[in-house]
Amino acid sequence: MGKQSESFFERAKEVMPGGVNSPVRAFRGVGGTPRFIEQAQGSRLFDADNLQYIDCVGSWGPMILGHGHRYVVEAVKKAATKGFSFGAPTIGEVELAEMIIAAVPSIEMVRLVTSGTEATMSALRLARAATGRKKIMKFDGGYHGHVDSLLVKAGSGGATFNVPDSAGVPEEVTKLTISVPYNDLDAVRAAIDGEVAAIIVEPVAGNMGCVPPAEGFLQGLRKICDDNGALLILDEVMTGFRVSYGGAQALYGVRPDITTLGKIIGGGMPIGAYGGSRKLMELVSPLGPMYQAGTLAGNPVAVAAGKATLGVLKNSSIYQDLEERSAEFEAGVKAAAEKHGVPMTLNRVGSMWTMFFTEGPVTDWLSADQSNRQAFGKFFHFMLAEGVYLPPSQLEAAFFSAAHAKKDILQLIERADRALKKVAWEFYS
Ligand code: HOZ
Repeated sequence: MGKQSESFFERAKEVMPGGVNSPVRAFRGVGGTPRFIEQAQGSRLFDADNLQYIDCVGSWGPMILGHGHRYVVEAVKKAATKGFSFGAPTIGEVELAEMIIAAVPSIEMVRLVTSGTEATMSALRLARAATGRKKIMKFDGGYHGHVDSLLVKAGSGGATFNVPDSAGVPEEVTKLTISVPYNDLDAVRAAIDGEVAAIIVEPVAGNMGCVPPAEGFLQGLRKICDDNGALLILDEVMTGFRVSYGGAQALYGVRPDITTLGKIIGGGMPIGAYGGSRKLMELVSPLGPMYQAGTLAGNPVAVAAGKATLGVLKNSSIYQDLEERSAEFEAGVKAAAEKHGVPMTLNRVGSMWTMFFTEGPVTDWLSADQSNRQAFGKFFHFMLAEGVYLPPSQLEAAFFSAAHAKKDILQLIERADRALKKVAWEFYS
């Protein structure tokens, strides 16, 4: 642990809550001092003390090409030279919208916003506008940004810090939100009624750690929505352009009414989007009565990064390579855990994964919460000392990028093997 990160963190704590601008970064889920990052290249992060890490966070999903991809950097430089923000339409926005529509099966029209939170907040408003209903259904451990009505039994930081229901959200708001266990269609059937405007779901949960949908779960949700006159919102902020170019909806063959996007479509710059059928999107202002707006929406620099990123993803074998490398990592780490007698469940969909310190299976919030968080915390710090940067919480997903070469994967397995051996001594011997 270097001195610079320590001293920067002391300064940061004086001026920002917890010393950070997003809670999980503060390392409170694992203890210790967060590393202040100075720069990143490819699969590597470099901190303020010039220590190097293999990055398994990838800015929580956006950096699927790795850091500093030259096409993206060039596109950003070019856009920045022309101007940072105009508050007026640009052709780049149209081109990015066209790329999204061509890629994501259910989207016919899209609105760009500036974050995933804005995307989900707007998607709920659209569902309510379209149905004239008030209630929303979500899943325990599901996280869709810090939207008031979705901070109910929420994952991510809320789950990490044991405050799944945020203070400051009026009861009148949360009583319109129903939360049920993930992967449990019976619970959905039992809880839905004629007042539910929409079910919002992460098609692969990523904020209680990575939890894939059970077979038929997403299709079941589609049917329940249809039977009850509710809309299906797939929150693909994490999975969009991550688990396949067409997102989870293309991978699992399910057609939502509304899709939310973010992360990868901005290539690491702030962005979000929501989209759906032309009929639904025509309800959005200025065509329709549902109001939503943003000064920096469709920001030209973010749009340029997003277009460059999608352009590279489209014309490549990246998804296949990511699958192969991620599968190799999975097999290596599972073998190491077994060798050292550490109960560990690795959940993975493509390049999105979590190592849960539990026998498993991990299929929902309750089973994710069975994980031994102390053991994870130790593992996290052993890995950090080995030069590996994991998400600093048992309940977050990790990500690989196209810049993670075979050599990185082999190093990760070797380092995980050593770290698991130490975890075994401390917790399981
Ligand atoms: N909510 C993000 C993880 N699911 C963390 C964002 C961040 O800290 O950058």
